[in-house]
Order: sequence, then C-alpha cells, then structure tokens
Amino acid sequence: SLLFSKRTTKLKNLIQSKDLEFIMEAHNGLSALIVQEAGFKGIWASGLSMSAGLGVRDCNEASWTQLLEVLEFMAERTTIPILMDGDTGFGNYNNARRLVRKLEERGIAGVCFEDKIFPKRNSLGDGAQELANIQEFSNKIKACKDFQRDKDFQIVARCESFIAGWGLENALERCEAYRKAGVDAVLIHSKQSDFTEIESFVKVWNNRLPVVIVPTNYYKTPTEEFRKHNISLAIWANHNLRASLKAMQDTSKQIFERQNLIGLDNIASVKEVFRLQNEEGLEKDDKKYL
Ligand code: SPV
Ligand code: MG
Repeated sequence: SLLFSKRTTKLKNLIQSKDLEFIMEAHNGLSALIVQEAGFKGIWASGLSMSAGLGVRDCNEASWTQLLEVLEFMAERTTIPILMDGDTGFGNYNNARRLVRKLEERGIAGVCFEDKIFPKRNSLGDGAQELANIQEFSNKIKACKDFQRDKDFQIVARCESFIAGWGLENALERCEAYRKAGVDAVLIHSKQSDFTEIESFVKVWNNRLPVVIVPTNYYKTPTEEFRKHNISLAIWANHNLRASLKAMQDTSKQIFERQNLIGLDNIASVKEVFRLQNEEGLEKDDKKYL
C-alpha cells in the first residue's frame, strides 16, 4: 500500500498524480522534520537554502559531497520523500549520474537538474545566465535515467529559458528535448512577479509531462490558477530559511542590546528542542540497554 511504499514511489506519485501537490523547503535535519510535522508530503532540498544555511553563495561554493552530508541528516529525520535541488549536476553527465547513485544510496527520492553551466548562479539574481547546450543537457538526463537503479527515482529537468531571457519558443524546444531524453517531469522557472510566462508555457505544453513550478516571485498568483493550469507540483522554495534567518537576526540583536534574556517571547522552549531531537526515544533505550 501507499503507506509502506518507498520514498521514491511516494515522490513519483506526488509528481505523476493529476492533483496539484506541494513540497516545502528544508535545509537541514531539523527543518526537514519541521516540514514533515507541518503536514507536507515532500521536501525540497533547496540549493539556495542549503548553501545559505552553510553561509555560502548559491553558486556551487558548497561541494556536492558537503550537500550530501546535509541531505543525509534530512533523510534520517524524516519519512516523506526529498527532492534534491541538484543544480547543474556538478559537472558533465558522468558527475550527474554519479550524484544520482549517491542520492539513491542515501534515501533521497529524486533530483532536479537545471540546464545551466557549472558553476550555476541563483535564478532570482540580476546577473546574466548562461544556458547549457540542449543536446549535452538532454544526454546528461538520459545518462542519469539509464544509471538509476530504482525505477521510481524521479529526475526533474529544470528549464531556465525564461530566467536567461530566451523566451517561450526556446523553453518549449528545450523541454521537448528533455522529454524525449526520458525525464520524469519538467520544472519551468520564471522570476517575473506574475504568472504570464508560466501560463504561456503550460498552454502550449499541454500536459506532455508533469509540470513543476517555483512561485517565489509570482507568489501573489492564487493557488487556484496553478490548479486550473494543471500544475503538478508547486515548490515553496526558501521560506523556512527566510523565516529562521529573520528570527535569528531579531533574537541576536535583542540579546546583544539588552544583555539579558528577559522578554524573548518568540523562541521555542528547550523542551521543544529536546522533543524535536527525540531525546525521549534515547531515554527509553537507555533504560533498556545501559
Ligand atoms: C532553490 O531553491 O535553490 C531554487 C529555486 O533553485 S530559485 O532560488 O528560484 O532558483
Ligand atoms: Mg537552486
């Protein structure tokens, strides 16, 4: 049954189902658990948030093995599927497929690769974006699909045509090539503040493969619009990182200025920290084994 299915199968069902589904960003073991406890059926291991959480830029400054360590903590504390933001795959087809192998070994359910050049730049920044050669990126996808061991492991091809300023025709040409290469879904990204680019794409795309979106900049678009346009998966991509960042800034500032801990109402109790760490589980086991 679904309840006992593998995480890869769960992610496959989320992506391939007709219904609009949502996954939420996490960037370490604790935030991953928080996403699961909130009720989400899946986790977006955001490149922006994982790198920001490590204090570095979102342009492949953290190595892929460093990210693998982060992902391992996220997988350890959760049972819902994790979709890794795999950026460009950290090299050519061989580097990308080897990452796929390592992700499978660590219980990660899928990966998203974007059609840019290593080292990538975050899509929401102002700088110029260089796209990968279509054939080369398609072959990278094909190599990864050929190499995965679990047939349900999901590979999402992320098209950056709109981000790089190339427009609809380019986006359609690319996504069709990635579909032919055997990808499981396409992610079409836009940094506009409205839904028009995405809408223009999905109208012509016509459900050839499930469509994934990241509505960070067009967040004012009602979720009903996504549903109406048959979006398969929406990613809330960075909001736990941004929420915690603001809370940490406010808390550090207040404690620094007041030189005391009075009136810190917006922080979790130590008890809550222990609960999330599952201290209780260890206490039980101590009784049994110590
Ligand atoms: C991320 O969350 O790292 C993403 C989405 O790739 S974006 O920041 O919009 O590029
Ligand atoms: Mg990213």
